[in-house]
Amino acid sequence: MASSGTWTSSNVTGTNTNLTSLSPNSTYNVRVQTVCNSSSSSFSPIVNFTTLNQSGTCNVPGGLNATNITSTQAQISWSAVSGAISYILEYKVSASSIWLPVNVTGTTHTLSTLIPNSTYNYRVKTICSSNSSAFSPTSNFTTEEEQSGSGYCSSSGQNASLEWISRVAVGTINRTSGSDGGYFDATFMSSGVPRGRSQTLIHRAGYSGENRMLYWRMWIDLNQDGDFNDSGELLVSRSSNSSNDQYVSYLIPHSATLGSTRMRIQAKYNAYGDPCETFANGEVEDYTINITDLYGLPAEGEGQELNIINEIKMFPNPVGDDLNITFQAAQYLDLNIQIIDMFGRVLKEEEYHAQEGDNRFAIPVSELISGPYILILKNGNLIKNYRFIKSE
Ligand SMILES: [Ca+2]
Ligand SMILES: [Ca+2]
Repeated sequence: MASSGTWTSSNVTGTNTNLTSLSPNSTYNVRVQTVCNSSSSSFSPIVNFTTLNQSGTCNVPGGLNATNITSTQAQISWSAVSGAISYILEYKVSASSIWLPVNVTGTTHTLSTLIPNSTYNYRVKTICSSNSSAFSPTSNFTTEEEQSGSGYCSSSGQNASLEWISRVAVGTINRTSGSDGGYFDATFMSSGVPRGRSQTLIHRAGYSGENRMLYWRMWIDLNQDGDFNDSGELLVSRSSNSSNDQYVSYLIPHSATLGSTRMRIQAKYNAYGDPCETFANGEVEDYTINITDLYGLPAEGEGQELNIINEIKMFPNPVGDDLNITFQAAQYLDLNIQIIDMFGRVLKEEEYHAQEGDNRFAIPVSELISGPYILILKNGNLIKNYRFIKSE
């Protein structure tokens, strides 16, 4: 040690050696002498080195700051630490538990390919020559909303491996899928949907493990202004932990703007989400809806009457489990019986062989969700149709 008057000597056979058990934060002098068989050289000139601060004091970085934040980037900086060789910057989406490390030699780093409109956590620790500091306290920043593209905000699940959207059916759209990694842009799929008539959304969840509770929401940009924030644009909001098809009624109001617009289906684990939210677990899928005034169904009593059946009674109405139908037939005939929803989608179809005289049969409807339906009795092009309500 430079402050000591005593040299410590060490016999070395090679040309290097490790000095151990040194005192921290101390300056040492070093000199080397060659030892031969019969004599020794004089000592070399003295060189100095200084040990680092007390073992374990590789200081935690301070002054963390996030600047130049865009929808996908943020510049992170912090104050330099004495003795630092490099730093480990870690960051993650706040909803995630997995930190992503970056080794940084300076005191600033720009994170890129971030998710828009998301809150991130970050922290930094110092790497010194022989040890490293603890991580700094966690700081946060939030990326901006996405600026480009469709104009619609983004929404996605960070993890869609446990639960995801496995089916969406609206009008003529019927997409089955596995996990799409948290978001799928299905806006290339489009269906006309009439306003002013009750419609059915079919949604289904996929699960890799237990059936956890998903909070489903459906938005349609009814006024086509590029967002889902206007009154009435949240059309479905319901929770389910079923992996079966779920039938949900919704209604496009007469005030909706006619034409193509965006529909967003969101299935978020554990809580309802916002239309622009990035969340931990679940999935989001976007579709195109063409809002129309076309009904596509014969009004009640229209069309060619099926006059060989009479005195038709349908009960109870509203119906719970079984819809009973009685009628009188003038002759034997085959009837095709359908139950359709208000979009015209056939949900049940049966063949019934009517006898001459009194006929009675029942159609189980317990699996239908509550709402209005149409019973259709057909024989060739002859048709009778009746409305009924499925109760809770
Ligand atoms: Ca999917
Ligand atoms: Ca809107």
